[in-house]
Amino acid sequence: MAAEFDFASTVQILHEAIIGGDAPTAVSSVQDCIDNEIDAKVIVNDGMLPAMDVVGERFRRNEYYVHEVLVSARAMKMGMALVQPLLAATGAEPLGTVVIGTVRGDLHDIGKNLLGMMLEGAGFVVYDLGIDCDAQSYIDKAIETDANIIGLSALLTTTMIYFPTVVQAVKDAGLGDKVSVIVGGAPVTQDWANEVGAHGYGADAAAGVALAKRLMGVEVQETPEEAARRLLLEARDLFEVAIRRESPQQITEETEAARGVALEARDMGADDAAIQRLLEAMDREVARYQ
Ligand code: B1M
Repeated sequence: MAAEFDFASTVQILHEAIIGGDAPTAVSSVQDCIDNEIDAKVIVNDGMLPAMDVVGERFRRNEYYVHEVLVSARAMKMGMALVQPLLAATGAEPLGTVVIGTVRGDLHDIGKNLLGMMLEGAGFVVYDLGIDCDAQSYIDKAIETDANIIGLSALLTTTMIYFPTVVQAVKDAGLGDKVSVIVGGAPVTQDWANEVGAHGYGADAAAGVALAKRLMGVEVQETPEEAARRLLLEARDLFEVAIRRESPQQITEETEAARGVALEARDMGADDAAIQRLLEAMDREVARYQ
């Protein structure tokens, strides 16, 4: 007789498999979840994304090297390939056309791929240019496909500075009134999106989809879970901006403000482990200046 399916322990196995770069186990755990009719978004949000957060944290602390990050990324991608058809399944009329790509100099594509799958799942036609995309390639594809939206992804502080080049190229190509530019990626914040003149910022792929829908005139209602996740991401953004400040006083004050938002997110039911990791990172940052 087959063993009874236990969602919590399967997600835990999936989480550890991605962190450990064990692709076969990651794939079989995702398949187990799918076979037991777990929603694709739950598999991604509960099992896979938090695992990549842990990988990133280990990388930042030099506990992981590029090779380990790559094998984790491969396990994540192989798992994502299984959920892709479920995320992309839709029978609806296309809502609009989106051209997405990771900007010039940047090779990270996991978050951008997830955004593409979720946009397709929401009913958009998506053209994915891949990684290391220069401004002209977005423009050429947008003209060719009569796109409504261009989506820029960047994972490095050294590549997100390419956003304004694309925004300017859109204007220079005469597409300013027709095509909206949206941006996202781990180091990107709402402030940066405003500064570069983008039409919007998605803190995660779900927020990117909601934004794309709003830009196409579709009304989007936020669920309590989405509100909790939005606050968590807002707290991360505020903390990300705080640690880039030069004055210790400003760093401490802005970190405390970010902590307030993180606690609000916890009260609303945001992911406990993610909140805990964020609060611990804040404690470490504040302790440096005491
Ligand atoms: Co890189 N890397 N990496 N890396 N890597 C980061 C980004 C880093 C934060 C790690 C760290 O130090 N903690 C750091 C950047 C520091 C900085 O600039 N602030 C870093 C570095 C330094 C580097 C190298 C320079 C390392 C080196 O070689 N010394 C190098 C650069 C290569 C290059 O691009 N030129 C490098 C290389 C790599 C690998 C190739 C090994 C691998 C990428 C494999 C791949 O993508 N195929 C890799 C990985 C995997 C990471 C981490 C660990 C994970 C990224 C990831 O996939 N996250 C990352 C640490 C981290 O972010 N925690 C790190 C999961 C993914 C689902 O999240 O992409 O953020 P993310 O996408 C999210 C949102 O941001 C949002 O939706 C997604 C979730 O819902 N989103 C959008 C993304 N794009 C969006 C667009 C939108 C809307 C939402 O609208 C258009």
